[in-house]
Amino acid sequence: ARAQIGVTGLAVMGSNIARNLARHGHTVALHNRTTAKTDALLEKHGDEGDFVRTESMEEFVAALEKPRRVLIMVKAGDATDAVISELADLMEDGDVIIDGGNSLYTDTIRREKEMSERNLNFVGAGISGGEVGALEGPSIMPGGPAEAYESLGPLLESISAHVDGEPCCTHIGPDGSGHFVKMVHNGIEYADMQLIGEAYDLLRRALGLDVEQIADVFRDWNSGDLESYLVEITAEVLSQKDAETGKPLVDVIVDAAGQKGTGRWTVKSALDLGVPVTGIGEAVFARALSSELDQRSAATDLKPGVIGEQPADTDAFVSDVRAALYASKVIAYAQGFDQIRAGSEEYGWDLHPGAMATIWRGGCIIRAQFLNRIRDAYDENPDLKSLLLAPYFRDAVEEGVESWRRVVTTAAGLGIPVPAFASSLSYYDGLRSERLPAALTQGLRDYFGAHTYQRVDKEGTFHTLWSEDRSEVEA
Ligand code: NBP
Repeated sequence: ARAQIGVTGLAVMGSNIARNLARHGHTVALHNRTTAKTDALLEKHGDEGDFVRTESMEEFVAALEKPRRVLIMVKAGDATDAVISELADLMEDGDVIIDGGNSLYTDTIRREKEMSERNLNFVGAGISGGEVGALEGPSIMPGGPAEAYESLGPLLESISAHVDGEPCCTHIGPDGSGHFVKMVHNGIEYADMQLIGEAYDLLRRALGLDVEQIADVFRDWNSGDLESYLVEITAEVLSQKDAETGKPLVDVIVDAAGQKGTGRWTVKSALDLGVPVTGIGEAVFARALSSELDQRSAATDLKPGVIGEQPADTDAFVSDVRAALYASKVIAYAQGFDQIRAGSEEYGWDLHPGAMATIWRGGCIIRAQFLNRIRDAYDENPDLKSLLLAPYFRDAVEEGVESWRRVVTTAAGLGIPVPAFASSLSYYDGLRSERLPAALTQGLRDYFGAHTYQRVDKEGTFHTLWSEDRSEVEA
């Protein structure tokens, strides 16, 4: 037994993580259900480090130093359960099983409980960065027993991305917290991409810029507050020409956005927790709408009823769109961090939002300059009521709010859909409103269902006798 860690599941993610571990000087035992993948990896990259080839699960487990550490990188769901069960039967007290797949956090909570009952350490680790990140340094979000992290941490930190010398990996909290945080990360990624899409659409349809000009705008935006991986690669994708037709690639791609499900999970969880993640929700629904190709093609002749005109000053509108993008992005992150706080309270995880911002600065898909600001905000005030209320973000959004309104108004006038820009602005207006029509909602609920209400001027719970003399009684 000489391997410090084993990786089972050697599709694209597992192979690249295994190579990353080996490149960092760790001896890595390799296992895959079908040995062909193991051999393919060894043939192509076997010279990159110290690998131990194994075929059976028994051989794999026997190749590991104790306490054993196994990273599972198989398809989330039943496959992960099957592999965990097989491994657990072969492992001994104190060994560590790490699930690096995109597992649903409630599955991770269940698995951690099952494994701890068998004296095994179970670590549910969210890993972001796609295949390149897995190889060159991902952002890693491990949840599970703190004792397990003591020995595992240095190993994971060694292969994670680093920003300013700090690893993009930290112990998140107990059981499912790592996968929960990874899920919210993916939800924020959906919102970020939707906002970028809306900005692009406005520059194209409201201003009439061509795709190459829009690529230049994004290239220009990729500095300062908006500097981020997603804005950077937006310029790349928009600049790409289709070899066959010579058109911009974006014009030959079918406009139906796919989803693997983590955005939907985020919204479902937010509904259960009662957290308004409107930015993420709009992003998930916008992808769903885009995929309704039949319905869309049947509806293209609906009357547009346009009442606006193309903005007269191109530069001014581009700058407005930039401000709207930034403000909406602040909202999406504020909502995502609210969900992390709510999840932390619900499950008793004691999560530290500033730590999430720190490990998302590199390696992952939402990596951005912006996250330094979020980290600073939570450093300054760990109990922030909303990210939006941190002085830096408050100033930035207040400075851009008129631009934001102009953009949403223009889009509505011209009939260009901006669900995430518009709902983020509504969220902002809702949050800052002194009175909301929820008072009327309460009145209606009391009328038809005797659901009671509270009064602004005295303590207690009240009900109006709607079907009698309409006098008020204390409930
Ligand atoms: P896949 O999600 O495509 O899974 C393929 C792997 O699962 C293969 O090694 C396959 O073995 C194994 N497997 C399956 Br399928 N069923 C199995 C079973 N019943 N028993 C044992 N092994 C089984 O691979 P991936 O795209 O590399 O992703 C791995 C994990 O990482 C997933 O959970 C994914 O959600 C997550 N993730 C992916 C990305 C990404 O960018 N792709 C990013 C972040 C996280 P076989 O070779 O024998 O069929």
